[in-house]
Amino acid sequence: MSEDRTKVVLVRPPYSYEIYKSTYKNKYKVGNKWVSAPLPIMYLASAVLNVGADVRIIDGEVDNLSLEELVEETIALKPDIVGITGTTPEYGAVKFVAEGVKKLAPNVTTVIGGAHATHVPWEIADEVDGVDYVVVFEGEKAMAAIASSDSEKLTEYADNAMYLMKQVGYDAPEHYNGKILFSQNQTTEDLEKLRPLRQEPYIDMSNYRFADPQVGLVLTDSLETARGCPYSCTFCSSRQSGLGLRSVENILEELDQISANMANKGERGLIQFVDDTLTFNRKRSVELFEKIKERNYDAHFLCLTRANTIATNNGLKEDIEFAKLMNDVGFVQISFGIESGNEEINSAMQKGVTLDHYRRAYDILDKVGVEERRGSFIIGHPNETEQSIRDSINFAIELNIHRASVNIMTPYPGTMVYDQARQGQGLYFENGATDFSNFRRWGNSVVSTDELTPDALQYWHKRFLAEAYSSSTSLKHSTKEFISGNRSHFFHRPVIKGVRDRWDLIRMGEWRTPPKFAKPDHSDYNSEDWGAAHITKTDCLNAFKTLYDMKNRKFRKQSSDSTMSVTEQSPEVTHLH
Ligand code: B12
Ligand code: SF4
Repeated sequence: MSEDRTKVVLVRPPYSYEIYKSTYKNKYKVGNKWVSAPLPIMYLASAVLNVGADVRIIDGEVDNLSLEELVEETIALKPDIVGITGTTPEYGAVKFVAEGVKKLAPNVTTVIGGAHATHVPWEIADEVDGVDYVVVFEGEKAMAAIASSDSEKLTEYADNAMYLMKQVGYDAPEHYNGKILFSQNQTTEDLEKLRPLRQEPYIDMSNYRFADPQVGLVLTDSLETARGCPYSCTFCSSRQSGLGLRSVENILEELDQISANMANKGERGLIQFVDDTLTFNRKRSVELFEKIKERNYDAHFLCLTRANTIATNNGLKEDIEFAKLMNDVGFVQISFGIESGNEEINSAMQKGVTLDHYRRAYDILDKVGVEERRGSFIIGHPNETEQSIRDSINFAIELNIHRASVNIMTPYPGTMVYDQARQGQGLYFENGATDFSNFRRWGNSVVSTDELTPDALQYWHKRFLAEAYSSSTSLKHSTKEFISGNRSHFFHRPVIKGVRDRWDLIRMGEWRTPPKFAKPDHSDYNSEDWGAAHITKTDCLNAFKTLYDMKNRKFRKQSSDSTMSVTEQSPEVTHLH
């Protein structure tokens, strides 16, 4: 790294080994496992370079590093500033790295950001020894201000955070003054100017690989065409986070760059759109996909979206044409968050997508040749029962899902279910919930419902996966993809496990007659025990919306309040639908 410029190292902790305690570390060599590009820190790296600082990305996940190795490698680069990203279950790892760096190099400025920091910044500021900054929401502007020691901006962003905390009734926000930063989120204009850094020596992209269902392990890269989500699903922490949209031309420029990088390496790649709902606006999507088709990139694509944007009310013919366009473009996986196959639970989660939308959407995809049926489910919704889980399993089977992702309800701070669990409204926190590293969605359960204990939820999790992956549909799909050349162990592993687990359940006599679990006892459940002393993101979001216009990504003018910095910006945010 350059000796005379400020040196910033941006770090992603390893998660598959450190958090999921999997055997990946020894089993899968670097470049031989599924790892997506670390987009958040790639964006931050660009922002840092733009203000004249030098930067490096160290990705503990792709490099198979232990946390100790990650700290050592970071320190070896002699940084002035270290920024660490992480989701909620990664919090322990993030804390370890921040404290490890500070211990070995006390003069290094440590910064923590990402989904978890956004929701509980005060906890991080209190708990992580020596942390200098905790950044909430989008981080480009704050990271640029830190890297360029821009004291004016740093004061402005700290004031913003203080204002927010006062609004939610935080009793001693002064305690955090200067430590928690909230800059305004990226506008369309910002997003169009800034591109994630995917260039050596700052980052080596050659080991990011993902299984293309039809081909196996290939190079991968990610991009987002929009930021944020305007919907309000109760279980999701992206809810109501506005929407910053990029123009089609601007997205194509980035796709050209990604595709050229892949071509330089002589490989066909898999490009992932990480937008929360890629196809929310039909007109914009058609325009984008037609242009991608014209460009004829040597790549396949995958995305997440909502089924009601594929099966709309526009008429079957139009929906089929749209899905055909996606197939022609090269989408090999279009994934839906189905969440539940039970009508009441589906409507309580406020997603606004009906079971019929999923049926129609998969049929449409099937008709046009997007073969892989991938959908994710949650078990352990508020008021979940054995019967409602059975409805979900049956729905997965009815939909002929090839690849089911099944998660145990994990109420992340900032979601409505977090508050429901805290208050015991059909959902309850259990002991594991005192440690965020347990917020993993599988392998344990941090909640119970009126009917289901954590043990029962774990049983049904295993059972759901066993039923889904040992189904004839899933077996046929896996075999077909294996024959067509996809030999990725990562890809086929859930099927092997599903079959094995099914056999175990049969052997134990539980396949026909599932075990009976005792009902949970919530008689002494006390909401005070579960975060009542903290301010939750839900409270925070409500207050936040009074001062920040999420859709237009700028502060509302509140002239009477002198503590708030108001910067006028005029983003071009296209209206939804
Ligand atoms: C793609 C994706 C994945 C991919 C790839 C993840 C990756 N790390 O690259 C996979 C499938 C592997 C994945 C896994 C998981 N994911 Co995920 N994922 C996403 C998704 C859809 C996009 C992420 C992304 O690239 N966004 C684009 C970037 C630019 O935005 P960003 O991440 O918000 O980053 C900005 C800010 O957060 C901030 N920031 C981030 N890091 C830092 C660091 C510093 C120092 C600073 C200053 C700022 C900063 O600045 C960034 C730029 O503005 C998001 C939802 C979403 N739309 O963001 C969920 C999301 C991040 N995932 C989530 C979760 C829960 C997980 C898992 C824990 C699930 C699980 N049990 O396996 C794992 C964790 C593993 C991991 N390390 O990521 C949650 C996090 C919620 C929470 N409270 O933590 C999200 C928000 C989805 C949701 N709505 O619930 N995920
Ligand atoms: S689940 Fe999807 S649609 Fe719902 S709020 Fe989250 S990102 Fe948006």
